[in-house]
Amino acid sequence: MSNNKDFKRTLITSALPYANGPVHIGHLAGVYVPADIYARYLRMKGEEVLFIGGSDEHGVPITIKAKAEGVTPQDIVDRYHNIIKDSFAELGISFDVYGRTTSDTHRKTASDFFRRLYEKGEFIEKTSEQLYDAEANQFLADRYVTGTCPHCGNENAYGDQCEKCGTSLNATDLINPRSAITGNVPVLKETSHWYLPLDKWEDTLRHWILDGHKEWKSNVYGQCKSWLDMGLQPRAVSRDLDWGIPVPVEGAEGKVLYVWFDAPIGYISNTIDCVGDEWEKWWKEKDTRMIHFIGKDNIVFHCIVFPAMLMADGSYNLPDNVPANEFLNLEDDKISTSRNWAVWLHEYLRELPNRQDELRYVLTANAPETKDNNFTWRDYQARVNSELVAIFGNFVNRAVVLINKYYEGILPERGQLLPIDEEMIADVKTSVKALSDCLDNFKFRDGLKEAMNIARIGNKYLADCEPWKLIKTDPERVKTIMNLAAQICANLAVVFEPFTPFSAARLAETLGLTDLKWSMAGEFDLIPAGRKIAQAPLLFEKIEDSVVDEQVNKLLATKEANKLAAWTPEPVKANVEYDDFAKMDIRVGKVMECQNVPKSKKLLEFKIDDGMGGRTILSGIAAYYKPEDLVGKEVCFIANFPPRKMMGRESMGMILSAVNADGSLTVIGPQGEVKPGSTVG
Ligand code: B3M
Ligand code: ZN
Repeated sequence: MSNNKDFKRTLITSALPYANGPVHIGHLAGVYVPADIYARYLRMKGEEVLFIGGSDEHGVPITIKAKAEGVTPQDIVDRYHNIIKDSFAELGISFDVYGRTTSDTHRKTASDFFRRLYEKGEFIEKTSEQLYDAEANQFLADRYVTGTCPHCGNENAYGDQCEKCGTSLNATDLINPRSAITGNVPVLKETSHWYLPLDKWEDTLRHWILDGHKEWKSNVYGQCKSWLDMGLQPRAVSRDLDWGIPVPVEGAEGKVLYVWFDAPIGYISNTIDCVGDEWEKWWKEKDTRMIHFIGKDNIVFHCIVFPAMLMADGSYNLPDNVPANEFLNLEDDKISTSRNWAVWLHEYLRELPNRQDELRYVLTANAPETKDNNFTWRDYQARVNSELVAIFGNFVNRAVVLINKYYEGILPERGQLLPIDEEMIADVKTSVKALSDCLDNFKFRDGLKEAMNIARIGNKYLADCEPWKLIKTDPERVKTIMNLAAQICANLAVVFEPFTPFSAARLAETLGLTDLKWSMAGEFDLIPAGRKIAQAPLLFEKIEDSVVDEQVNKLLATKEANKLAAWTPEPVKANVEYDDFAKMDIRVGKVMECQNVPKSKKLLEFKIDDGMGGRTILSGIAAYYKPEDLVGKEVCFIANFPPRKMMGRESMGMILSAVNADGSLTVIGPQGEVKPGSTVG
């Protein structure tokens, strides 16, 4: 809930995604879908809204990706900015502007912002020692240093974080640090930077958040409190890097603004790009409130650092609320760009065409609002089929089909209402009220349940009234029932607009509704009697098993590929004496016959020509070979294993195979012609 009660307009921002990769369902569920629901809801309420989005195109990961691909950072951000922008538009995220932090407007806005604070004396300048790559002639951002994690011994930890144990690090903590550019051992070198003294703002921040915003979500309030209780330190706002906005101060060559300094200013520059000279109204007038939609990893920047920057300037509003979400997992595993463990929006849109609302629905129903949550393809299918199709779609279909059947689509007048009608109307109004409360308080998940409840009420109403029976005995009564059922459909078109805008629009068109307003929700005169209603729209289509199987298989393939990529050879065993080795009698044999062992999934039975009259060997490789493919092949086997009984058969030795990265086995044998029975050693 807002605590600026007298606001006239709302500026909604959503975190600017880094343009170093596409957007995935975790971003959507955490930030963009809730922000869009909120923006659509306020617009329907007739409020003045500006919904700001854009790409964050600076920062070290972008330069690393560019280097790895042998292209420029600009190439990288051009590529991903466009993918991200187009996929958001296709999902119906209704930004008023989607900008980028490499724009001229942004460069100027961020530069001016820095210079203003600089001239007011709001920064302190400090010299410190940073890791430096003497060969590459550049300071190394934390991400550009790798080394051994002092906590878990992972030899490939990054300077800012060990991805194995999750500990956040300083590059100078690493054991055996190496430069990611040249592989050299970095040296320490002095460099000077500008710092924003957060400690100076600590008391003001504490009062503003801890006393003034007790209504914030507990995860957000709690994180702010723990930061404030630890005490704030000055934060560097510049970096030694060649990608970013140059520090606009003389003598600052080779230094750029820290990405987290310029990115939130992107909200301001994108506002300027959207409304021009009117931008100050959105940022400085007291009757404007600002809401930041973000994920939990961005809380400190939006609740502490950016507000401190705004306070240091002195002319800006502070955010009114920051409804940050927790994280979404995918099939019980953390979403990860580097492991390609994600459902990418642009791929979803391509592989499941015309199913934008389904994704919006499932991500809202599963939104990680109060705790981390999980997306699974089975749950996606179940929610689409048994909620969207079976409840919402089914009700609309039944109502519209009957109106077409009984009245050729012309909506009949209704007569005297019975108690069952009054009850239904009261139930719908109760749900609408609860839904509005939820949306006002950023509880989109619960809000969606209330919206769906209206469809449930509709289904129950039809089931209780049974118009298909009454049509023969009391056709007058049926007119009232069908009129009311149509009004429920109209309510659904209204309340689902923020959640599933594409289907809501199709439904509105069917019913001849234009200009949906939130005030229409709970009303029962939305469609006048006599209006011709169109044929039933197909709102949602069932998801077949095969569609979901394909997605699940795609993830399984990713898991396999990750396993292979992570494979390393087993460590070498302790040394053995030659005599111990020589005790083993390894020989070459030729497969004469090979067959499956009945009732065993694992075993193959071999007849081996061992040059000494032949022998039987059982081997557990049935999962990896067809028996006929092995006949005629030469293999190596251990000839002096004691006989062993398996599945009622006696095995005289062991066939050697190599263990592959995925655990499968490959039989090994000689490279050239070797007589059966030859020894190996
Ligand atoms: N690009 C981090 C992120 O995508 C960052 C957000 C900036 S919001 C001003 O998580
Ligand atoms: Zn570690």
